[in-house]
Amino acid sequence: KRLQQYETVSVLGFGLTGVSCARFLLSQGIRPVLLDTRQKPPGLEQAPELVDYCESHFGPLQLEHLLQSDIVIVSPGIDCRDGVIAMAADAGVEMISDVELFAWFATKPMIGITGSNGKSTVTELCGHILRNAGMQPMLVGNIGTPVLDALLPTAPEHDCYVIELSSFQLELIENLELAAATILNVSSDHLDRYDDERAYARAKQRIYAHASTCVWNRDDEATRPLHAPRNKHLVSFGQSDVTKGFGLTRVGQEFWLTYDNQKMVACNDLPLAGVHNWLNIQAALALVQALGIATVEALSALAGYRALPHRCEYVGDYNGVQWIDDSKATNPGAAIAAIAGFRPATQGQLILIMGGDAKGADLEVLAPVLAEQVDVLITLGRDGDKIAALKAGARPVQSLNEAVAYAAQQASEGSVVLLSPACASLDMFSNYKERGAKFRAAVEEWYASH
Ligand code: UMA
Ligand code: ADP
Repeated sequence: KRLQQYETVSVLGFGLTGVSCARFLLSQGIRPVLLDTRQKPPGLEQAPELVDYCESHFGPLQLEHLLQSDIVIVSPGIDCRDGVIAMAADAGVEMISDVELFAWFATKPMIGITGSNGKSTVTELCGHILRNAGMQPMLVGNIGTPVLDALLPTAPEHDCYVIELSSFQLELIENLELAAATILNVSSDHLDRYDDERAYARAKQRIYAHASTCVWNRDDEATRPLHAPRNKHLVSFGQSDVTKGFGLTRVGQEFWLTYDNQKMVACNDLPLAGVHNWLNIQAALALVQALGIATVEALSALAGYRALPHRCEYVGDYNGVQWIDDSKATNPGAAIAAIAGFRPATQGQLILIMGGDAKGADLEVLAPVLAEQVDVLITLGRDGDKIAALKAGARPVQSLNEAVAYAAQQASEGSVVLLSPACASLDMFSNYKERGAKFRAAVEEWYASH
């Protein structure tokens, strides 16, 4: 195989991805060099046996270690613009992502999903539909299981892949042949890793390069395949111009999913609420079609689907106040979708808790939504003050407990309290899941003692 042409293979980053790469390389008879900028990377605890087998260098990166490599498998958390990494790349050291290495070996049909928001939801939706159709999909990539785990002998039995891809993973991909690929949407995110929004959107466009079917969002021009060769099959979804492809139409108070302007199913009968989720369902229907699943069959499979935790998840109703955990809203686009989803159904005040690490995002886009649709804004975290400055009367607080206490005091029957931070959680929590769990615990604690 192609891998054998390289004498020294290095794995840069020794977290989930690095451990998975090292295991895969060893299974191919290659002993990689393990590198990580941290003295004690997570892999040390996850897979100490790998460190016994392989040469490893942990701590500040040395250029010589990269230059000694013929190829480096770079983890997604690594910024390739950084000093010594950029120098090594300039010096001609080949750099690929784990997904590229996976593409060299994987033979089963694959669906690829990227976008600023909705990736995990669409990945899970596709998995659910495929399982109901009798297939055995393996859900891999940014969703949590590194792609190369699928090629280890320990992988569960499977006959196709649904791959969630971040822009970081797409940066270093050349040969990923997908039966169907989608960019769900492009909104401001990860600007701490890109020079500008165009560079971020360009990374996402790479998903279409070797896709047979490209599924794009008519409401978002940045998702349209830029250089689609004629042999590609294009399918679109969206709210606008419903005459072609998957669409959404309103009949009285009711929304319907459509295909080529023909009504298919009432959105009230779908397992997920909110326009953004109906678009996610359209994308999933288009993607699984490429693996031979007819839309009628896919639609009937949807009934048993359950929403993922921390994505507009219902926490509870206390004295007529509804509490919602949307901790996974880690950028402004996701938070705007959640606010738009809850505002129409909220009779009383919409109380919003926001803030954390904005990752360099343009927060100004939130200003009109906060002004027009949100009654009480509570902010916290590293960029909390920047968000508070966008709305008169906003309340900055120091902790999630304080945010919950203030929200509970402001709320009255009919209010909705929504945690939809528009920011990453890493400045205060270990991840969005912990932030969501602490939110739920704080709500329960408050009502237990008041
Ligand atoms: N890091 C260092 N030094 C290193 C290597 C990493 O400081 O040498 C830091 C990174 O800056 C980052 C953290 O360590 O803060 C983790 O980086 P990693 O590349 O080791 O990450 P993994 O543990 O391999 O997990 C990665 C994805 N993480 C990232 O892209 C940051 C996981 O997505 C993914 O599930 C996993 O691979 C399996 O494919 C998580 C994520 O946050 C959910 N993704 C971002 C997002 O969804 O917004 C892109
Ligand atoms: P990702 O994997 O891309 O982060 P998720 O499915 O986990 O996406 O959802 C993340 C957040 O984005 C959630 O808070 C959810 O409410 C919001 N969201 C989901 N789908 C969309 C969409 N199509 N457009 C905008 N926001 C969305």
